[in-house]
Amino acid sequence: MNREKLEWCVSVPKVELHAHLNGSVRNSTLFELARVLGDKGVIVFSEVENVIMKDDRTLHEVFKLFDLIHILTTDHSTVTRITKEVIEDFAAENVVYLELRTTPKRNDSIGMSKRSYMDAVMEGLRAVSSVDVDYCPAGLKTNTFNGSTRKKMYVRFLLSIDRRESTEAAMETVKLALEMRDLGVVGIDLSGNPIVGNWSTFLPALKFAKEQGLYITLHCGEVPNQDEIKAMIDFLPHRIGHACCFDEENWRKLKSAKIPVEICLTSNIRTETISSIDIHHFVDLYKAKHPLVLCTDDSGVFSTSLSREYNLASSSFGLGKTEMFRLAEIAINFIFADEGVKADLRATFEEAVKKLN
Ligand code: 6MZ
Repeated sequence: MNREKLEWCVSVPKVELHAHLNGSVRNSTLFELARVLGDKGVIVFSEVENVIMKDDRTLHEVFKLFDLIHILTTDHSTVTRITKEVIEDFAAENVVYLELRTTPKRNDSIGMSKRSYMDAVMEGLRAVSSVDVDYCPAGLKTNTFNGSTRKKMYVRFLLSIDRRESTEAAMETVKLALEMRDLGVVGIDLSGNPIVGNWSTFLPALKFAKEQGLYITLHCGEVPNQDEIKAMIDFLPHRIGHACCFDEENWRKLKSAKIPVEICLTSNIRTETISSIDIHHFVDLYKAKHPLVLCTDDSGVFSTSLSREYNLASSSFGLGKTEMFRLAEIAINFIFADEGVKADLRATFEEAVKKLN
């Protein structure tokens, strides 16, 4: 790995649009949580340690890991803790705008509702101390301290619908997103194991969300289900994630609809959704000037960071510094925030370009 290039990638301001909260938890935190639950006899620590440390996982195994992570993290105080840590980790990477997505969870046995889960997330955001966080669409709410000169970061939330959920549960998540608009929730994501659930189950909730003015991004084409991919593109979401297993016709449809694609290189390779980086569809989309943005997906689970993703794109596809900077900057066009935020971010990049190179 080229250290100098990686450091340069860290120093470039970046926009992260596809990051799952529970997939971005530090390994050290997972181990700490696993040890506590191991001592209580809830889990067997050594077994959990092996699962967390495993490097390559199929897509199917990744979802088994998420079930385990959720056992470790799903209580209010831990949700608050991981939210704070994940935001601070992205800030340390020079991410200036973060759209963090998470699946609101209900767990009656510990008195957790989808709303109380999200309140715990918001508490984590307000606890961030390494940067000033602007998280309110109207710009009214920040965790800024008077006279502070700290770095500033924008954070917005997407609420995820898990493909295991029913139409009613999906609708509940959309209603929660609408309720929390003033707190920085800007849209809805559809995610979870792509071989589970049917598009028709989620469509009513997604349609309602779109009608209400929420932004929509869909995990699309992680498996080669061409009928679903076609239906998803016809829905005209504001962005899609992955776009790995498209047939030619759907690929043409995607390109003509100009739907921005969130590209997660390491995730696609690790889960073997794409067999090798040299044949990744990034190249085709990039050459076609199709809107795209590099993202991490699950920086904890895949041991990556946004800087590493830029570095990987640079080394795999021969992109120079100018192209990399432009790739980072152009992502501003695809964020789910208003023109004021976009203008502010463009100014940040203009400042940065003077200092870099
Ligand atoms: C589809 C994924 C995913 O929501 O509990 N998730 N869904 N494809 C992927 N590619 C590898 N990576 C993560 O974060 C974890 C949840 O995000 C979704 C899964 O539903 C997973 O349970 P939250 O914070």
